[in-house]
Amino acid sequence: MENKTKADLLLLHAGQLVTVAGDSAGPKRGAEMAQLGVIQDGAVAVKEGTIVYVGTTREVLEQVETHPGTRVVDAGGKVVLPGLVDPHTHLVFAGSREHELELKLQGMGYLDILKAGGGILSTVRATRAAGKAELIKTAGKYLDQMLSQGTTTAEVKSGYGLTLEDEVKTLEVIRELNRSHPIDLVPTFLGAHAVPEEYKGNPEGYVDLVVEAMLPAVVREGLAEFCDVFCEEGVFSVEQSRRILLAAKERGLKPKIHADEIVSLGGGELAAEVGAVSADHLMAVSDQGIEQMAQQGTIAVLLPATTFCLMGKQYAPARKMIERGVPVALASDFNPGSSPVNSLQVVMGIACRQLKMTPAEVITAVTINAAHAIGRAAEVGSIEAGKKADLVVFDALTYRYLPYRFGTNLVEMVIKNGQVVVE
Ligand code: IZC
Ligand code: ZN
Repeated sequence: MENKTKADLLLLHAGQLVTVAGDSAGPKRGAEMAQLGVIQDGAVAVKEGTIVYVGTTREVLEQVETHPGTRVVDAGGKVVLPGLVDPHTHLVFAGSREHELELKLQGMGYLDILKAGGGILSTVRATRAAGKAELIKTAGKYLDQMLSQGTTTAEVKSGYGLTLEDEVKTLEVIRELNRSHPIDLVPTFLGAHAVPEEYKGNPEGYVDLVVEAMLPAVVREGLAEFCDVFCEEGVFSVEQSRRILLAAKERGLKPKIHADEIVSLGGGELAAEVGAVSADHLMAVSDQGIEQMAQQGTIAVLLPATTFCLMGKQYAPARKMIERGVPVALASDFNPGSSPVNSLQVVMGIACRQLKMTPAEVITAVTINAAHAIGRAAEVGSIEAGKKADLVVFDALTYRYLPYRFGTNLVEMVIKNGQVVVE
């Protein structure tokens, strides 16, 4: 008799098993973004951390055997999604910036606060002063919060060090957390996050430092996969951003860009030009930028919790981007200034209401498209045989309930690499 696969874990009776399966060679675009591949009374079989079978509960029970140690999880008719993927965070920082909320209420803008030496620069002072152990402890706490809210993979940027030593320290913290915490982390070097105080009046000198000293060291130590730049008025110009991203690409890092967040500078166009994997923010992106991103397949990573926290009037034109064929992903942008939000459930709720994305599009944007935005679509982002067994059970009967009722953590169980890590 043929030997059937013996599963280590069976998840049965998902009222809606939202697989988000499809052709994962590329991110979902246009109408594909609303195709979720929902299986009624769905089930998943897992062996050694990997998904081995997906189907209805009946099919899975027919195809797979158990052993005495098999854990059987009954999802009780609830919604199951792939582990959520957060493709844009600034997780590693010391201190916090709650005082900026009051400054914003008094009418001070994000860039005005930065110009006055606050904002990112105040977090840089605190992060430089912090040791690795402190940063690991604080970021670990934030990661626990994210995991309990369904995030199982996250991108993390450096960018609050802004010296060679402190950027390396931050990336080493990310590496250490990737080893010790269940959430998988994807490291991005963001040395060009702000011009530090000691380079005030000499931004070109700082760009030289990033290109000539930091990039080579980061690549030599294998500390990052992506390189990002905060391309913004009064921060880094399009020319400076281009120089940094091309130098990074030459050294084997994949480009990303903070583009057209506050002022329309041509960041979307630059992303397409340099072959960036994603352009992020895009509240002020031009039509030309959208066209070029669609042509190049640049993923738009939208951060509506940031627009909300900045009390912005202009949200990114998500509908236009989806209609023009730009693949859209969503992220928290978790950071101490413009988005102290690390729940993708909250991001999903805001995205439906302010970006006018549908619940189905929003789910695609925090799973498979988010995985593509950080080069992890072969491993995570959908529930398919061969991928990591990262699964989230929500206290909901339909996937539409998730963005509808946001603000309460609806996660009931999180499975990471086939292990129940939250219940
Ligand atoms: O600390 O303000 N936008 N970088 C670019 C941020 C926001 C993070 C911060
Ligand atoms: Zn950011």
